[in-house]
Amino acid sequence: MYWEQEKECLDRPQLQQLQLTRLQETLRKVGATVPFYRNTFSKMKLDPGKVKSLDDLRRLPFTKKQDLRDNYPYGLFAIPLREVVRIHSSSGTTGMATVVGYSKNDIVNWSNLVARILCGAGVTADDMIQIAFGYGLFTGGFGLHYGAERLGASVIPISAGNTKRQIQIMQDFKTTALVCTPSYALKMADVMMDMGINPNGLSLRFGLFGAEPWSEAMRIEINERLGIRATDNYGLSEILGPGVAGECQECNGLHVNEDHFLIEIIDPDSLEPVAPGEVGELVITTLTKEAFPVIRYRTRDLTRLLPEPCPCGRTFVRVNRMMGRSDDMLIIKGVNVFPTQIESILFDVEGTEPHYRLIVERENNEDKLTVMVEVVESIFFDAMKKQRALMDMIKKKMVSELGIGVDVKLVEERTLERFDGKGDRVIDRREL
Ligand code: DLL
Repeated sequence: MYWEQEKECLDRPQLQQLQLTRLQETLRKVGATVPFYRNTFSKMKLDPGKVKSLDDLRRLPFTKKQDLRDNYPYGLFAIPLREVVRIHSSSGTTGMATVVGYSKNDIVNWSNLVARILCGAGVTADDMIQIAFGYGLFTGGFGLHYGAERLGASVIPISAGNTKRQIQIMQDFKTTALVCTPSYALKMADVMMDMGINPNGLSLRFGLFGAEPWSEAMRIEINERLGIRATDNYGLSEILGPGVAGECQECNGLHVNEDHFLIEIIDPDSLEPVAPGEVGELVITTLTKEAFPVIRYRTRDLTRLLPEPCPCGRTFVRVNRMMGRSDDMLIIKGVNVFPTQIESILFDVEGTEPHYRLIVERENNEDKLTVMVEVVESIFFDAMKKQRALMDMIKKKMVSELGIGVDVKLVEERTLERFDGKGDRVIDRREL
C-alpha cells in the first residue's frame, strides 16, 4: 500500500537527479537569504552554484544545534516572517530551546510526508487515529494530526496525559490506531490492566510510535500487551518534526523520505562518511523546506544504513532503528553503552517488567552502573534465593553482552515512574 507510489518507488538515477536539482535550489536560496549560510560559504570560499553532483555535498559545512541557538529565534529563517504560518520549538531538554518555522507550502509537504508514513504502516482513511502526543510547540501532536487528516482518517486529538480518559475514549470511540511515544504505550498497557480492560476487546490494531529511542524487545512487549502491530517513525523539529522516516509493514528499518531529505551517515569524530552499513551519526539536508532549510544538520542520532532492497517495493533507503543520541551514550569504565542495549537485555529476561532505570555514579574514582528493574510480584515476594538467581542472571548477561559489570536492584512492580511523553530512564550522578 503506497501513498505516493510514483515517488516512493522512483529508481535511483531518477531520484538522485531530483535530489540534485532540489539541493542546488536549496543552496541557492540559503546562500541568498540566510546570512549564516552566506557567511559560512564565503568563509570557506565555497560557491554553492558550483555544486554539480550529490558528492559535492561533502564539501559543504555542517549545521549544528549550537548554530540554531546562536541564531535564536529567527536568524536562520529563509523567508520573511509574514510568510511563516507556523512556529514550533524543540523541548530544550539539552539546553536552550530552538525555534523552527513553516511556510504554507511546508505545511502541505509536512502533512503529505506524515500521511505517507501512516499509509506505509498500514493505516488507511478508514482508521480512527488517537493522537496522544502533546499538542503545542512540540511537533509530535500537530505533525501527526495534519498527516492523519491528509490521509482522510478520523482524528481524535486527545493530546498526551490523563491516561484513564485515553483508555475510556479508546474504548468508546473505537480507536484503531494509537499514536504516541513507545513509553506512553507501555504505560497505557499498565493502566488498562488496572482498569480491568482487556486490550483484545478493543478495536486497536496499529501503534505508530516515535520521538524517542526504543528497542526491538520493547516492540515485541508492546505488540503482545496491546494486541497491535507497532511501527517506528522518526523525525526531529530542526528538520521537520515527524515525517522524516518511518517503517513500512515489514517492520525492518525506517524508509527515509529521500525526495525531501538527503542523508549521510558520518563518523562523529573524523566527520568522514562511514562504510555502508556501519553505525554513525545521521546527517540530514532538507531539499524542499522553504521557511527553515537546513544544510548537513548533525542530528547526533546514531544509526546505520540498511542498503538491501525492501520487499515492500519502496526504493527509499532504510535506516536501522536509532540506537539513541550520541549524548545518551554512557561511558562506563571506558565502555560505550546505550540505554537501548540494556533495555534489550532486560526485556529478554523472564520475570522482569519492562520498566527500568539506570543510575550512574562514581565511587572511589570508578564508574558504577546500577540497573533498577521492576520484577513480577511472584518474584518480588518470593524467597531470596529466586531473587538472587535473577540478579545473577542479569549481571551475567550484562557482562557477556556489554562487557561491563553492573549492580542490579530488583524493585516491586509499579514503583518506577511512568512517562506520558519521552521517557528519561538514566540518572547520571557523576557530574553532581
Ligand atoms: O520528537 C519529532 C517526532 C515526533 C518524531 C513524533 C516522531 C514522532 P524533537 O522533540 O525535536 O522531535 O526530538 C527529536 O528525538 O533527534 C531523536 O533523538 C529522537 N527521536 C525522534 N524519533 C525517534 C525514533 C520529535 N523513532 C529527537 N527513534 C531526535 C529514536 C527518536 N529516537
